[in-house]
Amino acid sequence: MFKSGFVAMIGKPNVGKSTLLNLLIGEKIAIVSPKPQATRKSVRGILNGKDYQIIFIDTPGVHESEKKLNQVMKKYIDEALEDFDLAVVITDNHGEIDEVLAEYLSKIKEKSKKAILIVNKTDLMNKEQIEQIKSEFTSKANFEKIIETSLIGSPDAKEKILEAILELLPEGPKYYEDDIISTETERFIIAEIIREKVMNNVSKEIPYHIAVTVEEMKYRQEKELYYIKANIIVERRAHKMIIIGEGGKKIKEIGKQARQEIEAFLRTKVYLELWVKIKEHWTKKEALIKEYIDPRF
Ligand SMILES: Nc1nc2c(ncn2[C@@H]2O[C@H](COP(=O)(O)OP(=O)(O)OP(=O)(O)O)[C@@H](O)[C@H]2O)c(=O)[nH]1
Ligand SMILES: [Mg+2]
Repeated sequence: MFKSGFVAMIGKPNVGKSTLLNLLIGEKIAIVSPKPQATRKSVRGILNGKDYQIIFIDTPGVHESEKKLNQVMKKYIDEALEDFDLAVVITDNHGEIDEVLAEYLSKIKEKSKKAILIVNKTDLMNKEQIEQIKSEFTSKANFEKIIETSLIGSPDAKEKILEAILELLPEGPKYYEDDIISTETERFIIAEIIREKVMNNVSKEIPYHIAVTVEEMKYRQEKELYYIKANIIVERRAHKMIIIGEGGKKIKEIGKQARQEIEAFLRTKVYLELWVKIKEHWTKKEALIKEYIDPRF
């Protein structure tokens, strides 16, 4: 019997959804950050086995907020929960269920879909906390399976989670060719790598006000490298100055980290040119959100 299906990964910001996606796929396709709200749009990863194909949908973690960007991020979760076969709900040591998550848990229930609960970051918790979180979740939803683990600390995390998913996955067809691990474009993943490096190199607030666009991407045969030109979009001059840093030090470091990771991703040498552009209040303007995040929304 061939099993397949779409697995929606749901959870509050920063719980480890993208960490789990990368772990399951075995390649980094989604960005990961110690700062919450790293993921802005859904990222799909495809895992092929001898008798299965799983399409994972990593979704953004959202807070309750009226901000426009947050509303767009919510649309991705709605979309993921529109049509799916199995839900993987993830929590970390901050286990309270807020209004937004409660809404998604009831949606899973409404659709009568099966769900797995992953209590992640057990390395940061004692037994009592783990039990407390489990009872919080089981009081609000039905879970076929509950897995306590540390995605970055337990060597058997991947195997345990995959086994649970496969057991609950329905019989189904192969949706994608075997050699595809993600439906995201190279340009998107490259822009995300750059955004991750900015996010992890600047302080608190700025990451939520930036976007990255890849303007040019050309293979230069004579130099045997990819020339990539990207813009880091910020809302204010002050943010631009911080990202550039004293004497350009910060942007140089961001560029170096991003280039190394893009080289590993493309498996070729890369020349990366970064520009910081100011677009005032872009996170509040629908047309600009469409341009930088997704034209569909
Ligand atoms: N201590 C600890 N940290 C972890 C564990 N798993 C993931 N993390 C860290 O938690 C942070 C958030 O991980 P992400 O995978 O980006 O979380 P996310 O749920 O995708 O977050 P959003 O995209 O913001 O919704 C990162 O710094 C991870 O390295 C774990 O088992 N233990
Ligand atoms: Mg994420």
